[in-house]
Amino acid sequence: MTRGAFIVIEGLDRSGKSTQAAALLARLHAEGIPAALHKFPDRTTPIGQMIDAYLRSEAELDDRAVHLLFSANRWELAAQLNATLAAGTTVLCDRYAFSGAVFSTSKGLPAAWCRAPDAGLPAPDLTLFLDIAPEHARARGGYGAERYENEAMQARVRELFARMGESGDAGMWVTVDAGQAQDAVARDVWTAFEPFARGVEGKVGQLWP
Ligand code: 2DT
Ligand code: MG
Repeated sequence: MTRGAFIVIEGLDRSGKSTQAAALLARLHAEGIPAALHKFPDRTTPIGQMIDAYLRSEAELDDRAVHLLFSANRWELAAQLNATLAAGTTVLCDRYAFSGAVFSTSKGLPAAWCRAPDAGLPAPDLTLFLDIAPEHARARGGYGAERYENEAMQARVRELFARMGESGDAGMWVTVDAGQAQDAVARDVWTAFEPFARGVEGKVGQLWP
């Protein structure tokens, strides 16, 4: 049975993730491929609202507590995600467990501890890492005012994302040069996605491989 492909888009703030995710979704729809876009954190759920307050510095939370909320925010949507994939719809995710592991590890939490709560979640078939130098990202109009949106943290996160991709624990991981013009990034994203355009055979995998 053919199911939808599960595609994750990761990267630094201002790397163009949301723009590229929207462009890919539009292209999929134009090609008649059923597809849905999801964003983590999903700030609309009760758990997501706690995360949102934390990110906007309206609430203080222990580093481990907020890490577990980010993971819980994925778990609360995991069954729906699996059902969507099983129904033959391709799912694009703007951020996922890799952001979860990398951002918290960059705060000094042990890497193995950071990965544990996401173990068993649906594993993506492909992760597109939109790679951009933090200074280039900043030049795109500045970071916002949220927690983590500063160059020192972004530089650590970039390094940890790169290591995540090399570790093999992230499954199929394609690094896209997100410093290029928008059209060129979209072209590279499509090239990486194309093998999944007709769906995927077999079960959805589980984190961590
Ligand atoms: P956005 O700017 O994309 O809304 O992300 N983050 C995200 C974590 O620390 N852990 C996670 O599990 C996820 C999904 C990255 C808001 C910030 O939240 C961070 C940036
Ligand atoms: Mg942000």
